[in-house]
This record gives sequence, structure tokens and C-alpha cells, in this order.
Amino acid sequence: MNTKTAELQPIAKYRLDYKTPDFTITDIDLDFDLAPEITTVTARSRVVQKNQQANDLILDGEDLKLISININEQPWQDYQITETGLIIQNVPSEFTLTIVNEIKPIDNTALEGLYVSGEALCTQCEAEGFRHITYYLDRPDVLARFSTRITANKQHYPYLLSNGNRIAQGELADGRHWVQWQDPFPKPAYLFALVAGDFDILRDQFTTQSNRKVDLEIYVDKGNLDRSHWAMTSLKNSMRWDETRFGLEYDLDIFMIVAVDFFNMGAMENKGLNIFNSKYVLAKPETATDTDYLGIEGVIGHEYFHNWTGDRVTCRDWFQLSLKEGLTVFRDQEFSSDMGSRAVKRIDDVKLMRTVQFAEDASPMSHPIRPDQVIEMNNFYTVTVYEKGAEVIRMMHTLLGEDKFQAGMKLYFERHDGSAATCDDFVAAMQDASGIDLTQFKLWYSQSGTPELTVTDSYDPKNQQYILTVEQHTPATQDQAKKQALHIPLDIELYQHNGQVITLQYQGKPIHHVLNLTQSKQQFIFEHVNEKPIISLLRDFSAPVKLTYDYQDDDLIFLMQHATNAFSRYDAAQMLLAKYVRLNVENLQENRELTLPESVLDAFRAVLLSETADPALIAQILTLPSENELANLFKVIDPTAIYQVRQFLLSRFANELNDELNAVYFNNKVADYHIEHKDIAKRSLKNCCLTLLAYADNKSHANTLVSQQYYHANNMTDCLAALTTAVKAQLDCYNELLTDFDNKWHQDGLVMDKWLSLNATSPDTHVLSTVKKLLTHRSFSMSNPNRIRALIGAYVNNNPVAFHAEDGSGYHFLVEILSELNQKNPQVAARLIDPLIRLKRYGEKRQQLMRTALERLLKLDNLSKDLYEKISKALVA
Ligand code: B3K
Ligand code: ZN
Repeated sequence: MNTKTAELQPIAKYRLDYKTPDFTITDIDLDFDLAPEITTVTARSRVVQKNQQANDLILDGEDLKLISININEQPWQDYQITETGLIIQNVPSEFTLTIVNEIKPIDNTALEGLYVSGEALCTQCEAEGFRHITYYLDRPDVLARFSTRITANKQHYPYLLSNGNRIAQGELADGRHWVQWQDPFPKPAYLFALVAGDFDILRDQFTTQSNRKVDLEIYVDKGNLDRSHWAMTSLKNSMRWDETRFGLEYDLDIFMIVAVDFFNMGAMENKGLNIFNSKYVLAKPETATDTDYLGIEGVIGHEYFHNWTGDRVTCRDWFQLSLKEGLTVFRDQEFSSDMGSRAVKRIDDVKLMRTVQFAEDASPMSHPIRPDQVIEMNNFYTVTVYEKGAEVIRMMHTLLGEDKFQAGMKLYFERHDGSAATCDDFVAAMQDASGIDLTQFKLWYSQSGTPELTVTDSYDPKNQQYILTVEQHTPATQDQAKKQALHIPLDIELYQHNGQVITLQYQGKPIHHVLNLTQSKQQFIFEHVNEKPIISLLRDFSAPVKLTYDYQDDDLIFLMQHATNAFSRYDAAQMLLAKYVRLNVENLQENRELTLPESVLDAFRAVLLSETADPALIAQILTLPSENELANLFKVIDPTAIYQVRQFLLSRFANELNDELNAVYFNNKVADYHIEHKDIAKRSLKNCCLTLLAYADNKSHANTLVSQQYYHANNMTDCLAALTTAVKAQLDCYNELLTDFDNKWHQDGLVMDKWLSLNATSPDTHVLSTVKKLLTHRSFSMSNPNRIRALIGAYVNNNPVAFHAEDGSGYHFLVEILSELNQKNPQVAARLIDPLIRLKRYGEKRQQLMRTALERLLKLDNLSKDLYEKISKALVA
């Protein structure tokens, strides 16, 4: 076989090829002799044969230097090293396997396995990182009891951490020391963790509902203790919440969180030892925004909740990833909703679905929440698996109601605690506990794409009947041509023109407000409807679908005021704006004047002046959709037209609502900084007004307001809001403020991420040369994923006008960057490429340029599997 070709075309794995393992490992004792240059790993495993036909033990292992293999304490010569691991031949049916190997943490720039982060050493093993530490059965359905001994220099690494409980420690004569950890819960290797370093520690304690004391420890870089308190508060809130809402209690005597600066994603739920990107731990008012605080609360919750949904019950294979991720996202969403504002949380989550997930489903990477085919697993930690996965869980929650859903959870744990399960197992538990048939519902796990609902209605005054017709259609996606009708919960409400809610009934019986759509076309009749009603559809975004209904402006304006569901009031405003964005993009393309009627502005004015609405909700309604959100309204995206129409709307709002925006701005100032919903809400409304004011014709007023707010702010939320406004509206002060911020914060990477992103998303026509210059800025580093995402990620994802420049300069720049990152950090590279693989959404000229860019990347030497998978899908004719 031509090995070059084999290398160029990595092989896909298929969900349906799952086979139980031939061998399992019940116990493993790991011994790490730790140093950044060379770490020696000794793994002593108890191996048990499961399939009597199997003679050879096939272990996964990559980038390892094998030193020795012993079986039952005797040297073993009968083995073969392969590209992907080790085949140990003719093994007994049960034995102790001892493997010694070496690794080089300092060379590990991919940040997968054991690597160096600043002064510390840490691990990341999900999905398949453990095979970069030692040869192992690196698959989630092999669960072993781990014990870990770590030896290292005491001065450099005073803290040596791993999963479970610390059971012994000691000093060695040569300045080294050791610690022994034992985790009583069997777990797959992806949940293994090790950290060594010097830290400041925030300690606390939590008493569980059954009165057990749990030590809580948060490890941060020296000097950062004052930024760790919110993470601790969030952790304790998460622990309490999981007990009260889900009845789930923590199970070890210690729970540790370590914050590291070099991390490919947000955080990792390793048993008893969560490792976090410092972005999701560190916060104090001067450095972190309200959004950062809420992000920390959400991610701390998410990782903690994984202890049950992920660690205690794990996934049988990686195709089942949504089993733990969709469910845990649903749990963290509910946690955040219970802690703060449910409506605002829902709106944020729906925005993410509509902006990013819908775009993914319309891209070459479209996949069901339970993928069928994977080349590189790391490519499937997606908004589809996570957020759409959470929407699927949420729909089950809607169909079952809280009590039956919790009964389903209980049954799920009764059946699967301590084992590796599948998505089917989860749905079966929900179905068996509730008695509700979920057979058709299960299609959500296997079908990709965004369903489209087309709703029509008629009113029969003579019979006082209202008739609703709903059609569902899921357009073909690249991965799947044929689609079936799904079971879709459609939450509706009917109103009289005076705002009163109409009771839903048919043949004398009440009808539940959540309709069950199961066919491609269905009709619903409502009786005793005295007047032609106004309908609120898809309340709370009851399903992840697109909706088409011929709303008149007046209906939407009515719903903005009267819908009982806060999300629906927001959504009506979105639909109203969407109408005028579509219309004006057309106007622009046909050289007609842009328009926005007074009645629309009046509707938004009424929201702005509402005295009863939550200020945070008002802010959500008054914040115009982002360019990426608007892009999803179009089959073919014209980034410049979208930008121009958005600018037009901003200036119309700013000029017409100027007095009101000013008044609301000043009315919502908060003197002291507290992380409390009512204060966060006020700040968000105040800053939303500031943003809009900057687009008024009178720029000098906004310039003064922005400068004042920037220089007088006592917190990062207000400081950054001012700076963002200055840059986005290109106010006179923007360069001065950017320089001031840089001088003040250049030593703080996390704070500078905000500044880098702002520079990268500036509407300035020279933005690309700015971004290129910033690659050598004192705060930037091509080795730190946070910096890369802040600068390059922001440019390619959130500056569509610049990235899609018609001369192809944005694409060319991304090719250069990816050529460098391909080998260095394939995971980060593969995330950055997303906007480039969506070529089919753009006009012919851009498509051609994007295709050329992708073809250049395909020719790279040693193209990673990660990039190969995405590029090859994008280039399918
Ligand atoms: N489970 C991890 C994600 C691991 C990503 C590996 N590429 C974090 C989380 O979802 O909680
Ligand atoms: Zn997760």
C-alpha cells in the first residue's frame, strides 16, 4: 500500500461498528517520575480477557517511547509497536501488565496528554489524550480503579495532584517528594488527571445533604487568590443546587479545581480534580465583566454536574458524547436560570442556537447530535452535540414535565450508575419512567439539520373556530439527504386583541398549550374562539426549529407588549427586525432607499420606557441582532449589505429614540459593583443605551459619554462597554482609549483578550493590518489558545465584512495562520477553520476564493486529521 496516500486520507470510524472490548482493565497503578523534559510513566494494570477468541492485546499509544513490558512480573518480548499503539501478542486470560515508557511534556504543544502550562504540568485526556501518556485501552467503556503516585522536585512542584483521595506522601533525599492518590470510583482513562505546580489555594468546605463534609480547594497561580472567590461561591451554589433540584450529592471527600492558562477548551470534569481554563475561574470586578462572571458560574456548574452525568454514568463510545454533554448543558442552563434570570438565560441560549448551531447544520460539518461517522473525535465537541443536544433534552423535559423527567433521571441512575451507557439507554429510562412513548422522538438523535415549520391559520367567525395548520420540513444536509417527520413540541398561546389569553379547547375539553407535531402536515382546531386571535408560536423556543408564519407588523408589535412569555416578547421584536433587515438588504441590492417605519420605532420606544419589564430583558430586546445572527436569514450571505443595513437600523434607533436612550442611560447607573441580577440587569440596559447613542448623528455627545464612562468606571463591565462602543462606532476617542487600556493591562493576558478581540472586530478598513501587527504585540502569543481565539478567532468569526473581503485577503491570512498551527495545535487550528468551510453560503466570487484557500491547506505537509476532516468535507463538490 502507498503509505503516503494512507496518511493523506485518514480513516473514518462508524457508530454502527461498535464492538465490546476484547480485554478490559479493572485496576491501574500509575507511577509518574515527573519532569518537563522527560517524564517516566510506569503503568501496572490488571488486564482481564473478555473475548476468548482474542489472543492479542491491542493498546492505544501515540508519541511514546517504550522502555519495557512485563507480564506477571516477567519481561515480555512478544509485541509489536504500530503507528497507533502496541500489539502485545499471545497474552494469558488474566494478568498483570507493567509498561514503562517516557514522554516529553515540554514538546507537547498540542496540549493533549501531559503538557506544560506556564510553570505547571497538567493533563488533558478527553477525548483520546491518555494514549499520549501511556499505552492503554483508551476508550470510554473500559473503566478501571486508578491509583496514582507522583514524584517530582519539591521546590518547583510543591503540589502534586490527581484524582480521588490523597492516601500517602513522603520526601526523598534528593529534593524530590511524592504523593499517592487513590480514586475509589472506576473510571475511563479520559477522566484521569494530574497536576503539578506551585499555587495559591482557596479552601472552603461544603456539607452535603447527608451531612458529609467535603473539602473544596481552588488552585490558582500565585497572586491570584483575590480572583478566586466567585468560582468558590459558584461551586458551592452548584453543589447545593444539584442536591435540591436533582437530588444528587457529591461522592468524594475532596473536590479540587485547578486554573491553568494554557488550555484548549473551557474546562474538564476529571473525577475530583477539575482542570479549568483560567478564563473560567479568575474574576474580580476590575478585571472581569458581568458576562465573565456568569460564564464562570455556568462552567463551574457544568463541570461539577458532570460528576453524575459524565463521571458516574459515562459514555459507551464517543459517538454517544451528547449523552453526557447535551444533558449536562441542559443541567447548567437550568442552574443558571434558577440562580439568575430565566428569560435572559433562555434568550442567550437561543441566540447561540440560531447563530452558531443553525449555521453548523447548514455547513459541510452538519451532523446529528449523535454523530454516525467521525475521523477526529475532537472535531465533534460542537454546538450541535452540546447545545442542540441540550435542546433535545429540554424537549423531553417539556413533553414529560419536571416530575416525570426527574423520575426518568432517577431510573437512569438506578440502571446505569458506575457504567458506560448510550443515548438510547437515556431515552429508554425517560420513556419507562414516564409511560410516554418516545419512539418517534428518538429521531432527533439520528437526524441532522434544522427543521422548518410553516404555519398557516384561518378563523371561522360563524363557528367561532380557529384552525391552525402546521407543516414541518427538514431540508437535506450534506451528511444526510433524506429526512423524516420529527416529534416536535410546539408551545403556543392565543390572545384576544385586548391582550386577554384565550383558553385552548376542542370538543369541550381543554387542550394543552404544547402541541405534539408528529406528521409532515397537521391541523389543530380550537373552539369557542370569539374573535380572530393573535397567536404566539414556539414559546420559549420549545423546539430547535425555524418558523415561518405571515405575521403582520401589528401582530408582532402586539406580542412585544402582551405575550405572557418573556422569550416570546423578545422573539416578536426579533421577527419584526428580521422583516426589515430582509427588506432593506433587498432595497440596498436594488438601489432603493432604506426604510424603517415610525410604528416599529414606537414599539421599541414603548419597550425601552416600560416600567414593569426587567431591565435585562429590555436590553435584550433593544440590542440589535449581530451580523452573524442576521446572516442566517439569508441563503446566500452578503456580509457588506448586512453590515450596512445594520448600521442604518442602529442610526435610526439612535436618532429617533435619542432622548429616551439618554434618560434611561442616566436612570440605570449603579454606583457600587455587586454581582446580583438586578444590578447586572441595570448595567446591561445602561450599556445597551450607550451603544445605541453612539450611532446618533450627534457623535460628540456620545464621545463625551463614552470617555467619561471609560475613565470613571469602577468595574470592567462598564469600562469595556465604553471601549467597545468607542471602537465599534469609531468615535473620536477610540484610539486614545485603546492605548490607555493597553498600557494599563498589557501584563494581564485574560484582560488583554478583550482588547485583542476588540481590535480584531473593529470596522476600521485597515483592520487586517492591525491584526497582523498584533501577532507581535507584547501580550500576544501563538502558543496560548486563549490569545489565538481572542485575536484570530474574533477576526475570522466576528468581523465578517473584513474576513470575507472581496480581495480574498481575509482567507489568505487564515491560510497562513493555519499552516503554522496545523502541527502545533491541531485542535485550535480546526476550530479556527470553521468560517472558511462554509463557502457554499456565499456568492460565486467568494466561493472561488475560499475554495482556493482550502485547496492550499489540503496540500500542507502532515496535515492533521482534524483539519483534513473539515477541509475534505468542505471540498465535496
Ligand atoms: N468534557 C470536556 C470537553 C473535552 C473536549 C475535548 N476536546 C469539557 C466539558 O464539556 O465539560
Ligand atoms: Zn461538558
